[in-house]
Amino acid sequence: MDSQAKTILLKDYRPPAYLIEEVALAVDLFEERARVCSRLVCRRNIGTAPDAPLVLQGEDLVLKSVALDGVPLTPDQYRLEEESLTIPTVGERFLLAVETELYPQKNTSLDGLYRSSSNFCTQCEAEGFRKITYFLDRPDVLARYEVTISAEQERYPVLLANGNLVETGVLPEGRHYARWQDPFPKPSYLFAMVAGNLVKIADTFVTRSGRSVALEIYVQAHNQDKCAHAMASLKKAMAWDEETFGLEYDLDQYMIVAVDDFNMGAMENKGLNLFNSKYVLARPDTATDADYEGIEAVIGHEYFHNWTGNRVTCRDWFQLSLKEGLTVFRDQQFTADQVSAPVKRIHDVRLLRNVQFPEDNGPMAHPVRPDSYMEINNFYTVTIYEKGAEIIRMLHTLLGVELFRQGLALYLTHHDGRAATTDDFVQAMAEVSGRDLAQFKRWYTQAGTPRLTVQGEYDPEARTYTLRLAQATPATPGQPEKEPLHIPVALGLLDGQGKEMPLTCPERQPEAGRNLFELRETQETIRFSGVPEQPRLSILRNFSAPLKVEYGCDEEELLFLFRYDRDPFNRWEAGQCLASRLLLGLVEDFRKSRPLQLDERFVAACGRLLAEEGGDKGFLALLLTLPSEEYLAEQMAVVDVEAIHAARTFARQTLARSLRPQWEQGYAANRSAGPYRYEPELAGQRALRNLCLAYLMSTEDDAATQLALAQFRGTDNMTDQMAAFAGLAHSGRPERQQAIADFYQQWQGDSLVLDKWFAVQATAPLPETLAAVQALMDHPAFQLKNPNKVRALLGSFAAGNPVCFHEVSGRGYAFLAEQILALDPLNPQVAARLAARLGRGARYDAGRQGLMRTQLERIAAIPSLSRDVYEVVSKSLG
Ligand code: B3K
Ligand code: ZN
Repeated sequence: MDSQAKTILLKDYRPPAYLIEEVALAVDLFEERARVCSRLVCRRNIGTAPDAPLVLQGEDLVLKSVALDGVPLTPDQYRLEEESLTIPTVGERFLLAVETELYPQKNTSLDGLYRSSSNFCTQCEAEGFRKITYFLDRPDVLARYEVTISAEQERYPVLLANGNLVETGVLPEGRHYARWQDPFPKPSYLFAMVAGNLVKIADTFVTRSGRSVALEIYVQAHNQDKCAHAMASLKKAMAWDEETFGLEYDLDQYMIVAVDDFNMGAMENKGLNLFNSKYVLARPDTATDADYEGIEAVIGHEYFHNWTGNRVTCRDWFQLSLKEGLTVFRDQQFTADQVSAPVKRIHDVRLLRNVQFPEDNGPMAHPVRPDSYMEINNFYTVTIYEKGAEIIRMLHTLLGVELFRQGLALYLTHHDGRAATTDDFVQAMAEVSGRDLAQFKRWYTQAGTPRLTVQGEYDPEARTYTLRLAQATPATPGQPEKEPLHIPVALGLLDGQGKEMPLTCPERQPEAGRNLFELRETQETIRFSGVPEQPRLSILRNFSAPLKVEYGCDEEELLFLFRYDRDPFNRWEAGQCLASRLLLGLVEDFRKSRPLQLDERFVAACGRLLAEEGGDKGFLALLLTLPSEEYLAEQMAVVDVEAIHAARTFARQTLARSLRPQWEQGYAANRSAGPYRYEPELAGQRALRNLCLAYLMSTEDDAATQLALAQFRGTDNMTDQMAAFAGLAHSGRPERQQAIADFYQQWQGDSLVLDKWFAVQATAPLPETLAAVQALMDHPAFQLKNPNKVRALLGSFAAGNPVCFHEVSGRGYAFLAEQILALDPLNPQVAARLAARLGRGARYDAGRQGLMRTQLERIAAIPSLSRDVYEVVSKSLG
């Protein structure tokens, strides 16, 4: 290990000893190096002893000079260490000037100041600013920034930083400069700057108070025609936040820069968002409906951070979900308002179940507010983001729309311009509602997915229905015992015709008004009276809490709910539940070499759905989609990847064959007229049509292959092209190679589309896939230094291709380990994400467990491992 793998603890948090009020930064960019001069106006914090040293963080910097109040310091007046600069004696208020040199050209970590496509850009969250200059690089130090950037004019005509442009000018030797001032105090992680040769797409937004905001998207010239959707999304997001939460934008300018090399989706830097180009660029022929939706969501997410994250930020990184969970909730609501709300909810829950539940059940499980970490970048997880958003959603459900809005407003006014904690947020919600949320806060501190066990009993004599609910949260690393949680449970009872029964529940009157029950004990009983017949229970409607429900109802009841439930989420859920049971039954049959047979009632129910006219077609497509292999794996004590794959394939093929005319009819009837437009309704129609195609293709017969080929070649849009391409490339048909070659031929000039090409090949559940992935590593379009490429090829293989990755010989694991070792010295953040895939061994049979362990040990044996990979690997080894 390079750097000692020190564990940082929440309980060690202390306020900063010194504060920085003003930052003046001069950044001079050259081809070989960058020179940074910082002038910091500092003061001692209240409560700090006068003799306390000033300790600044810095990494990979060459220190050129330090001056205190204008007087240069000699090396004996400061202490320079690997990751810090200490000045033992400073005054109560002082001006510190530090000059450093750094090498962005060599920075492959994409953290700090680096180069991408011959431009300069930055990424400072969580701790990248310390790679630019020595600083108090922690989120509770908020300062005002003035930034002057200079660079060669011809190569870098565009010079951007946070805030407002206040001055530009020319310099000798073909250089020029731009000076930016950000009037809002901010933590260093929100700092950003860009220097490059970019074109600007401009528009304006007039806020509801009448201020005009300049909106600017900067991209490389060849991408100019792919920005319209991003711009439209930004305007929608700005209007939505005003309408929904009364929140207006605060600067005169809002800039978005698209960057090809980016570790994650995007970054909310004040007034200057940096985006992975994947979340900006879209044209009908290059981006799918899912890409369009993703762009709208991420543009919204980063915009919403301006209030929830930037104006009010996090006190320390343990509070990360304060801004992330809340902002994900906000972007989910935004998307739900643009598209079909049930479809959006189902997508969110699928992500939670397929990715967060396994994380919460593995060696990296952590609470939404963790209490320790080694490397904070490892904690930008689905738990912090998605489970964090579920916590906010539960508060929204408990308080209702209006009180939640008031709570958010109170929180923002109270902490504006400051750093806050998740406790502060809950406190604001408690204040506006008068509720006691002390128990609720356990959602932040306890890891693990809770289990809710449900039993219902009808008494026809007494006309009562008694519901027995019990909760338990499993042990997770470092948390053997769990306390009961405060759980909002939304439910309904249906009569034999599928109509809602009015709920009369004498002991719980006040809450029952909204059909919402609040569970606080380990076990509780809810008794409904005046129930005229045996009801069908629809439990946890709209997924009112992020937990696993265990309800032993029979298949008839699930079929009934699948048909009649008024809550669209639970209607889908009933279908998934039923399908999971059937599929897990098939898994057992497969393991015991018994003949496989799919329940005819389920087939008939799907057939009936397909025959339905009208309605939300995107929703219908979800009703007809079988649970994923990951989700099925989640439900098995010991995962059997082959049996799951075989069972699911059998079920798909059986549905395809039994309902063939219906799929054909669905395919034909849902052809959309006219050129491609991204509209939720049309996207729903395309989803349904492509689902029909996928079922037809699952049997891999000639007719279906011809249909796919025709669509692959004849469409005007990437949604349809990708659907056909994936169908062909995942089949064992001879046409697959031609499709792969043709797709490449057509799209070799478009890096983002090539990511799709890599991903489709990496997820093909075919015996030759590993060899193909290995060969693609040497393809000229593949670059280990580009995170999108790594995710497309290696990420998709390890996370989206269970049968090949977990292939019994362990070759998949060994291959991944090799790539992690190659990537770690270049980009530890991305390497650590891949390493987490090897940490799920405990869920598999002893053989695979051992093979994964061997690879983890092989990685752990490397002495120069990054802190990122070290943390994941050591925790996975236990
Ligand atoms: N806040 C950033 C994520 C930063 C990740 C640092 N490793 C993007 C977002 O959540 O909006
Ligand atoms: Zn975010």
